[in-house]
Amino acid sequence: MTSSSIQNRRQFLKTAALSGVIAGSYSLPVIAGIDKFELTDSLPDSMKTPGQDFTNYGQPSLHEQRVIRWISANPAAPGNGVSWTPLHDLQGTITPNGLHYERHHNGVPEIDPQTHTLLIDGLVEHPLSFNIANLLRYPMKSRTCFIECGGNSNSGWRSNPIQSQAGYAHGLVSNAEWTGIPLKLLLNEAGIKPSAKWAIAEGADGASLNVSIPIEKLLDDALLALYQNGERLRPENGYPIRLVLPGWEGILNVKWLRQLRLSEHPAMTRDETSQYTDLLPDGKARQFSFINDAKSLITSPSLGMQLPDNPGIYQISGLAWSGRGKISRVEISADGGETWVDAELEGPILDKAFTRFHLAWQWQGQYAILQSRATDETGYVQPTRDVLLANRGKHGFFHYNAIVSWEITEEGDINHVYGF
Ligand SMILES: Nc1nc2c(c(=O)[nH]1)N[C@H]1C(S)=C(S)[C@@H](COP(=O)(O)O)O[C@H]1N2
Ligand SMILES: [Mo]
Repeated sequence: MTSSSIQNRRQFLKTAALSGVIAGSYSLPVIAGIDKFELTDSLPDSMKTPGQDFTNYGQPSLHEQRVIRWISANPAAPGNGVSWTPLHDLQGTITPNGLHYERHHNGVPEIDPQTHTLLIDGLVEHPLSFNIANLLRYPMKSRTCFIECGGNSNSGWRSNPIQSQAGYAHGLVSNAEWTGIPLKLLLNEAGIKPSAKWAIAEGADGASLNVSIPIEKLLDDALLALYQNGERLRPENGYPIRLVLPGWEGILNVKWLRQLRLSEHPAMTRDETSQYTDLLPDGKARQFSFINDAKSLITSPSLGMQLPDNPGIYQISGLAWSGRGKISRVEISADGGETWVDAELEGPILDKAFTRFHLAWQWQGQYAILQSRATDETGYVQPTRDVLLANRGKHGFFHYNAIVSWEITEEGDINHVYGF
């Protein structure tokens, strides 16, 4: 992005008629695309024959087959990569299980729940081994929260804005209702020795992924999840058991969990030193960036969509989330950040979970730059890209949470641009 093109855009926004005009939240479209309809008494074909038979496990409509996770994996090692949640095609706040994003370091293991075990050992009074049948007898709790990969949105570090759909650039985050056993029940049963400060968690996959987690988080709100949106976990999301650490970055939510070894110090494993660390401007690397900072994203309208050529009222809608607690505010700008208006937050607003926001917008065919900015209950405000780069340098790779800007052209096309 050259400074002169930014200058041109600024000029354009200033002179564009009605830029930034935002109507009240409850405004309705004057004409929602239906110009005229014919009154008819003929029945639709679907009413003339019996419908399809029952199915044992339901699938999305045949007309929705394009709503998919988009896979980007290493061709030389196809089990190492990601698949992205199509956030731009979804509404509400719960991610359907078949569309929960995936991040595997070495593929999805096939695990038999009859033989899988979880070992809790190390600095405990009584090392314990559980099988799944034992675990299913414990009291369970449900909670809704997001899980976000530390690498989500990392294309934002590139010098040019990538032209990918919202979910295919920011969809390494999903939100589900997880049901399982509060981990503190099992840790207390094992008896934590006073010297234990960390637990090294290991998954039963071919990546033998292991990470170090502070004991306080495990005793706070960590869940040993067995269910995901009401059904048993999907294989790709950790079947038969995974750790869920609400608000803490994806890598710590160890899937296919087989061991928790309590220790005095972190293990400094490959997965927490070579990756998921942040190189700062002073040349030092920040490690253990556990918490996902507040973030928001307009999912509609967004890149890949087109505003129809009849001007009028359009609904802006998107998602906000924070690893520190509840979302307290989301503001929208239609003029690239010059002026802001509060969006309506759809309740109930849950702790460390997706919050859907809405705002009606009057688009009269003018050039605009749409942005959303989240604030969480701790007062943390989502930064602009300039501020993020000033604090974190230009060579980051993980933990990118800057404001996202969608450019709306006078033709109603939508592009990704970097904000001012
Ligand atoms: N055992 C194991 N756990 C794992 C991973 C893995 O490859 N193996 N990937 C981690 C990373 S980096 C992320 S972002 C999340 C992804 O969880 P999901 O695939 O259910 O979305 O799982 C974490 N847990
Ligand atoms: Mo991740």
